[in-house]
Amino acid sequence: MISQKAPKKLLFLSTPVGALGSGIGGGVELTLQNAAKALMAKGHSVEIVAPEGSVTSVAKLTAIAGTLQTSAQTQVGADAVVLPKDSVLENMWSYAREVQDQFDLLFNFAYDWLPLYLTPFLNTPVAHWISMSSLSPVMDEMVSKLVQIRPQAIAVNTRACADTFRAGDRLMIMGKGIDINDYQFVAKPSSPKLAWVGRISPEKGLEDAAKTAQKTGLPLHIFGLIQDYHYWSEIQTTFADAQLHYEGFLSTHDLQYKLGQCSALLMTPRWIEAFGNAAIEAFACGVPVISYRSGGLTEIVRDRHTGFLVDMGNVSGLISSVDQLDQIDRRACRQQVEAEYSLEVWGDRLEKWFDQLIVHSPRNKP
Ligand code: HBI
Repeated sequence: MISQKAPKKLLFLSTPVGALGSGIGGGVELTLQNAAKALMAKGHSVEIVAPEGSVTSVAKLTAIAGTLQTSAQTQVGADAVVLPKDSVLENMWSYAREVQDQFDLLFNFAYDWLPLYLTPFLNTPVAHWISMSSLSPVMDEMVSKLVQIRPQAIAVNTRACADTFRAGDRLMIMGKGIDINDYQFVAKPSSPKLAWVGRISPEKGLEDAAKTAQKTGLPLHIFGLIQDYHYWSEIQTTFADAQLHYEGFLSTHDLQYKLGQCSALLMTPRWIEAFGNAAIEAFACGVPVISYRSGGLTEIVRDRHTGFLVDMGNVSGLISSVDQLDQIDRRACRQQVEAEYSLEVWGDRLEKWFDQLIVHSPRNKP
């Protein structure tokens, strides 16, 4: 029987769509690294399994070869699972099966069918972090099936994200945390400019931010991986008269330095945003968020207090919010992260969740 307070040995399995540190995994890369920092700060040990080419500075990493997984965004509405030959996802979980007895719990970050299906076959309990809203019936179905067999096994960031799944009321709402020490508060930016952070891909709605920049005449600084080059070049052509500055996919240190200099972060998702890491990163720098009322963002942005919430697709709402930014106290943005999104608070929640899974796992049954 594992005592509740003993330090746990945790194995994290990263997303199979890209190497950790490449940016292809989007927000889930930051989530994984922050979860590792939060739990190690509480005395637990963490090892990470990720596709070859992955880099991390937070914990020991085992790199696994194999064919990267097709991104779930390209499988919207799918009723079948794609597993390529020599799948890195399959190879990561073969490794997990081999080493599972050295760990108290496996923590899965892949938004994929296979790890969910394998859970009841493994001796070691598995915790799943579902990082996006429901995208396909085949995934939604497996989420429902697993929570029937292993209640509490699946967590999401926000209630809004949980509600997109049929089994939404059985998912754990875990919130998120960032290491606030990684972010410098900027009380007053040197000059007015807007920011946009995210994978440059159609579901993220960058064109609406570009239009806002064009209409307000403010520069828009764009941070993130260009995932869809055709989409990006179309935006540059359509908004040739807007001041668009592409800053690349930056480390947290460099991102927060440039983000802090901005007057506001625009969040323009065209899908139900699961969480929106960028929103709490902006708040940590004192940057208000002007966001569509989408998914998790409606639970993060305090309308007219730490930013503005605008109906989905309402670009004129984004533009009028830019004109009201002087109503927002930038310190209130920082204080919201300190109170609700610190690694300490998040680490406590994760630890309690894992304790429940470990105590109820078949291997530890008396
Ligand atoms: N698609 N199949 C698959 N698996 C993932 O883990 C995955 C994905 N698409 C996007 C993604 N992960 C991350 O960018 C989000 O979880 C943030």
